Amino acid sequence: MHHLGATRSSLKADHLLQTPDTFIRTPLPGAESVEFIVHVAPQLGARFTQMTAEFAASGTLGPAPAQRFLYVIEGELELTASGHKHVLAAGGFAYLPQGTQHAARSLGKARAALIEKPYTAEVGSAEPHTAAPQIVVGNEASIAPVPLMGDESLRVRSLMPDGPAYDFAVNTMTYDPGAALSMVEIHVMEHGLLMLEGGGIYKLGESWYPVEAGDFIWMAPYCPQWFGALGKRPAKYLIYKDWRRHPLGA
Ligand code: UGY
Ligand code: MN
Repeated sequence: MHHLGATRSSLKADHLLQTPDTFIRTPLPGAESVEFIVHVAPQLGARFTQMTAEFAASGTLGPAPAQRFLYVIEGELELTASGHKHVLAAGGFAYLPQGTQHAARSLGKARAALIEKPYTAEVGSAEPHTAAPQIVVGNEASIAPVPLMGDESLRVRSLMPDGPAYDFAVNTMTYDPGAALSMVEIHVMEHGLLMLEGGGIYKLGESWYPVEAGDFIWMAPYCPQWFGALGKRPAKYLIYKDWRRHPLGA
């Protein structure tokens, strides 16, 4: 079935909306029985990569070239890191600092969001920290939701620790039907965003897009952004941002 060239996907200088009809799958070195959809990469101007990894039964990831964050969308992954074995089901996630030896294998078919970013050390503060980032393994369901700016209809769960050792954040944001960001945001941080549930309208730059579960969005630094949830069920997305680092790298 073709669509005569029509798609909701859109690439502009400061954002990408990538809808599932335009996804192209690729193998990557070191991985077995896993196909990757590379949603965003430095080739587009981003300073991180975000992919969806689609595992066949017993698929395995290759080594990470940088810090790695993974979030299980469906199925189960067995993660071995630091001599510990963890089974991550849907909503399970893990952060592996740069250089961490680890293995990730699917138990049956599975899908996971994969975010990788070269680590930026904290430098230049009056009292530089000495702690290195640590492995994190968790499940979204056990993280307390925090209302965004006091709005109970828009809840944020922070999956990464927020200490000076960590240079990015990954959150889920859940909007009740009709909930919306209270302002158009314009900020230095860039975003990778995967719609997990429901849908709504995303304003990106000067464009307005209907979006739904399965869509991916990249927002460049300073891309004007706003979201309002539509429909009869909550909308939820997983969102990455670079965090806690001076823009001059000092
Ligand atoms: O964390 C954020 O910047 C988030 N509020 N942005 C967004 O949802 N587009
Ligand atoms: Mn934002």
